[in-house]
Amino acid sequence: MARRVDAHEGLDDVPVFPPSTGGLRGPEAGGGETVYSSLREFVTLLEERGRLRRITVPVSAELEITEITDRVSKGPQEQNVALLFENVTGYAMPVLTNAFGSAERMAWALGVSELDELGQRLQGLISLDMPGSFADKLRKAGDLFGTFRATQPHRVKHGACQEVVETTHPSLAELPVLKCWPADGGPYITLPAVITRRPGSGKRNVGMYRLQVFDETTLGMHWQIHKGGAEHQEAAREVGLERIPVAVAIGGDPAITWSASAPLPSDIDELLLAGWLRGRPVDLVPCVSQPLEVPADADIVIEGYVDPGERRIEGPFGDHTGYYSLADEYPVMHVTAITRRESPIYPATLVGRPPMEDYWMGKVTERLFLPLIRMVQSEVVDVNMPAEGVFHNLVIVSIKKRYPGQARKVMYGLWGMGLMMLSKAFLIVDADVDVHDLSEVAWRVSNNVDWRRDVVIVDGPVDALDHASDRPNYGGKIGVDATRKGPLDGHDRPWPDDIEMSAEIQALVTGRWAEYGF
Ligand SMILES: Cc1cc2nc3c(=O)[nH]c(=O)nc-3n(C[C@H](O)[C@H](O)[C@H](O)COP(=O)(O)O)c2cc1C
Ligand SMILES: [Mn+2]
Repeated sequence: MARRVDAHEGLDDVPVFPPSTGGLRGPEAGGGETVYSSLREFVTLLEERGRLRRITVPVSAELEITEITDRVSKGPQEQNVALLFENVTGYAMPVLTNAFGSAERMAWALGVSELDELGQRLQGLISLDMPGSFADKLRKAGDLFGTFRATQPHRVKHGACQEVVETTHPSLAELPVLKCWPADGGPYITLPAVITRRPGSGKRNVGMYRLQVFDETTLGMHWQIHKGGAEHQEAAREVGLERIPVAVAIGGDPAITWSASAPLPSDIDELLLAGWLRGRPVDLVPCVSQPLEVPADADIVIEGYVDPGERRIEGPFGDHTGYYSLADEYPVMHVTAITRRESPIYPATLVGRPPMEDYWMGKVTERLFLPLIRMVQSEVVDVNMPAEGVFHNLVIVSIKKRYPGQARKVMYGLWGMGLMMLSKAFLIVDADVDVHDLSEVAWRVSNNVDWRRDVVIVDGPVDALDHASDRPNYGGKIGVDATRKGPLDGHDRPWPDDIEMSAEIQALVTGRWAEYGF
């Protein structure tokens, strides 16, 4: 079974999620011990638990907040807290950073006490065998029904996100958008939920794509070619639409914010996932200037459209790879309205050399998607995408091997599964290897691999952020079969055992430890 993620923080000490504001309970809820009705509520919880610091002195939105956040997020554990900058020079709104920057805070944001709970609950939900009595089966069917109901977004008439509405002169200048790194092309909105609908079917997509502020009403739309928003834009171009409506929700329930970063198959609405995580549907209100709906509890909503024929240079941007992503042509969003709460909080994330906050956002994806990977590739035991690998650069997978070529089958299968297609390196190890222990992985791989026999090199799509490939979005990838080899693999030499002391001697030495003078 999957092992626990090393949380680096005393997750065991974390109390079970307390104050409940309603919502479904029980196995049908994903996280769902509570539902935040605002980002402010999450901030309050972080503060009550001693994991938020308010900074009251004036600070600049240009670079200063980055440097503070970077130090805090890489600093000692007790210093790694969420930061609420209450006095950002030139702006009325407070800025929240590093709110998801640890396993603990990321789990709290999704209403669980540790990240592995989410995968376990999903595993429970999708387990196809339904043992037990007829009554058990009925209950399970009821759970599924409850889940279905909880996941469907729900239209409401009024939303806090429209307490203040500006349609005549909307201006991005009122938002404390951060300039993150010195060579950045400008200020960037970094934690948005970008909402579009596929022209024709109307299916919704919610993606987290950074937005460069060009001027008061124009944004760079950094949806990369592989992503849902770009797919919708392409569909609009195909049918000759001149504008594709876009809404950008900032803040609100952190479960919704996180869901925007989840790599769901295209045409599956990320708000369904958010509803499941919350155990309660996401409330939506109609936009004021576009034919879209937005989460009612968002702090700020930017409405507008993208013209599928228009492109403009976006970037550079100090990115989560730890390098600047280079300037390139991207679509442009024109703002038609800005709505907001009366007293919004502006949340932002800073990315840069890992580990930073986005590592923890990615960890949730890794934990949550493991049961889904296992549905299709049942030999997979566990997966680790280490911080240094920045999601797609290095993926370690442990498998239970039964037949020749199985490690290769797993790589090829994963290279064809959603955004796993972007993986640059797979290390496949045996089931008994702890994929989260990088020292063990390095030891096993370097011992067990014959570099001529056990390596496959293929070409395929790579991340838009990859700067090593000869051309954008396409490059070479490696898969390494680091499992132990035997007759199955046509390996006729004996394979050595691991070295382990006998249990008797271990017990003897433990018993006599003090006697040795230690
Ligand atoms: C903090 C953060 C920033 C991100 N910025 C971008 C971005 O600018 N462009 C992009 O295409 N993906 C970005 N991503 C990754 C996407 O959010 C992710 O691939 C997600 O699956 C996109 O949604 P989609 O699958 O519906 O397209 C970012 C992720 C995080 C956590
Ligand atoms: Mn999507």
